[in-house]
Amino acid sequence: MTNDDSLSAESIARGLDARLLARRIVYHERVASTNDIAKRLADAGEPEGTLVIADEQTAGRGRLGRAWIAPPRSSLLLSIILRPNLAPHQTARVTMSVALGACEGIRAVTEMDARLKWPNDILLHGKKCGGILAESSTFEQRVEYVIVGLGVNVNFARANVEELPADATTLLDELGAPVPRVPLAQSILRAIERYYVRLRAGENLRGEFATRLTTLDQRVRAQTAWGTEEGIAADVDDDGALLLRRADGSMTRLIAGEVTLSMR
Ligand code: BT5
Repeated sequence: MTNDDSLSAESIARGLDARLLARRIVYHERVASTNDIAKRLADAGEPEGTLVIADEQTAGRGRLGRAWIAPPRSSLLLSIILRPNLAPHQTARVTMSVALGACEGIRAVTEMDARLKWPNDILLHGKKCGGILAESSTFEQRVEYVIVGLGVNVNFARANVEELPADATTLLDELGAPVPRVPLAQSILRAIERYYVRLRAGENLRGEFATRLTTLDQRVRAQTAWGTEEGIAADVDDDGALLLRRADGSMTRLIAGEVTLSMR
């Protein structure tokens, strides 16, 4: 492995030419969760763009209280503080921009075609290699900040981590070679910035998001807080909600944060 693989604020900043994202980088060797650190900073008034990145998480989180597992120094574990001008129901637009940026960044470095499973999984060859956790704070019907956490499995073998589900994978497994994490992080950050700048300018990323989704036209089962829904994933809307066509032809709209999805 090259020296490029050791993360630090300096190594990531070098050559990044950050305009918006990662203007300030906070690196920690070990944290409970990068989202928690970023949230604390945001609550204290940290401006948009600050990046929190760590080599190890002791309490990495997914959605709905689930755990995010990553062997130390093997992954990208990062959170970005964003302050988009959005209404609370539009928060998933931020997840869309980060998901698209993650796919593009992975592709630029590995030449592999990363795709998305609604709402927040990053897939390589149909298996999950990354996930996004967006947590927001709202004030008077506007988004005050969004912490977007991104985890990407990079340089470990899925087979060596028993706790991971069978449908998890890593860049190492899929590429057959290690991927230096600093260039990967930089490539992902640059791509996220490009999408996020467009989002901030009022552009709609729905079409590009839909094109990357493996979920559309699939029969899916969605577990919501209110029960199970089954149907065909017909489309996503501007705010990133999934439109599901039930067997009786009626449509239902699923909002990301509240749903787990299995494709069948
Ligand atoms: C996610 O949740 O996929 C969002 C993961 C976000 C992690 C980042 S790391 C930096 C930042 N700080 C944090 O504390 N979190 C963010 P969800 O869709 O709920 O998926 C969680 C499920 O994915 C778990 O229940 C496992 O089944 C599976 N899983 C856990 N670790 C995994 C991994 N490394 N690779 C693939 N699947 C995993």
